[in-house]
Amino acid sequence: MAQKFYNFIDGEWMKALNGETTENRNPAHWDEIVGIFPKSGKEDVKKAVEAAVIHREEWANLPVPERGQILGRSGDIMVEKKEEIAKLMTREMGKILKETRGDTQEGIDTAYYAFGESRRLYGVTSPSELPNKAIFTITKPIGTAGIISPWNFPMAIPCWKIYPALLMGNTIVFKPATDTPATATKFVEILTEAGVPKGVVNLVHGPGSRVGEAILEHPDIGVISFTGSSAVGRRIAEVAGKNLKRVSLELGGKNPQIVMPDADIDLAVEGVLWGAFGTTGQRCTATSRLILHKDIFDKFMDILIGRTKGLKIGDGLIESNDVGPVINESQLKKILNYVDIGKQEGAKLVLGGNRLTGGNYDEGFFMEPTIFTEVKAGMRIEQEEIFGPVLSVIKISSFEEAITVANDVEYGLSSSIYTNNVKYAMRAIDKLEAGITYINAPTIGAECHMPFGGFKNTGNGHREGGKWPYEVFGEIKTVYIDYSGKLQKAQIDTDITK
Ligand code: UN1
Repeated sequence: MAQKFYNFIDGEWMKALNGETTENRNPAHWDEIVGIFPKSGKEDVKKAVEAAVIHREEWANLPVPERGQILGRSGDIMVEKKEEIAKLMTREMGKILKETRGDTQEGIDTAYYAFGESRRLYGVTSPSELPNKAIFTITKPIGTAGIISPWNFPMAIPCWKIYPALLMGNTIVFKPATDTPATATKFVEILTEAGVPKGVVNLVHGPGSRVGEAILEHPDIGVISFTGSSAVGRRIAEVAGKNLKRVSLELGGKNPQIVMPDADIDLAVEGVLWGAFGTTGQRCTATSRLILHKDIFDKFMDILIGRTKGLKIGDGLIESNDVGPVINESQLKKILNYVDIGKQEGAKLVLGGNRLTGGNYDEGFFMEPTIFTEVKAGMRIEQEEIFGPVLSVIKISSFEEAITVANDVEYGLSSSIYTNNVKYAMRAIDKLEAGITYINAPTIGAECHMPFGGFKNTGNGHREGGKWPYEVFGEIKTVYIDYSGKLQKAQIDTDITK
């Protein structure tokens, strides 16, 4: 019998009010049911928001360092359970254990960052323009935050959002991706075990069309943080805009790795292998474009194709595998469709392109690491986010051309250049239109204490990571204390032009 999981509302584990359920299956062995989860609707969100509203004051009244202690403790529990979480995550979404351990570690790092930040939520003080008057700022919670998270980083991304939201004193309604409800459940259990009071974090499982929409429309949710596709991001921004809700969006990427002729070629090959095929290419930071200088093109491609052929594809629970399955059948179809598009556009398929079949492969959704050369700037496989193990290689003849090609997409999340020429490196830092630029390192591997987010259509200008999301989840109040004992008029009493 598959294990049953529940929503968590006002401290109670409960079924969806409509009684509906969905199965969460292992993408490496589709017959294996990881768990049965509620397929909730609008009514469950309503209940969750009610709880979140009732418990706002109690949570907001706790001193920030006390909230920090609880969050730090949840990091300790995650350390103890790291292996258990990693295995569960691999079973529910496929990426290899090394990576699910990393994902969990990113959650732990974020918990400890929040703990530290609880003693560092500084405001601003400033001299007043008037005598006998003090000025400073404090930050208050917004109220209740709606958290909508993706399946590719089932622990790290909810942590990026929920820890800052909680530390700032908000209560939460959390809708994890329907492909990764188990890791999300584990996270909520850990927060509860660490001492987050009932009703402060409410978990509602279910599809975006019901649960996500209900969060979006609910008047008592003041801020929404979302990571996922640009199409959904646009919809969230539209509805949030209409209702004047704050929204932080982390959307797509089409991340380039440039390799110049002076680069350390072996290092650059390692970089693109990890960036393009790690997590089966299912990262918003994945390297989906290799922008390769013509002078090293043939040599580089020989080594890259040889190394890619050596990658072991299979169940992520087997430590010797390098690449796991893709998340589900519809995603696999979407990736294969992009392979067809690439062929039709005239790109040359030099490796892969197919679903892997035979033996254990038939049990899941495995895809060959795929490389296209003769990709021209402007082709769809060069412009659109594929979210799979497909690398488009674009041959360029100069540094200037590399930068033009790199920037000529709607997204701007991550970017990378391999070069030993400091002028190229510095100019790339200056010119690449991306929220993250790596020098001699792949496009993946952001650290939790640095800003994470992108230029252009990758988002709406916010950043996750480090101190930046704390601004997203807080309302600033400016306080003026006049101890002069008389009415003082700003701008008028202080008019220095008179
Ligand atoms: C994502 O792909 O959505 O920088 C997040 C990285 C990871 C986070 C990726 N630390 O690749």
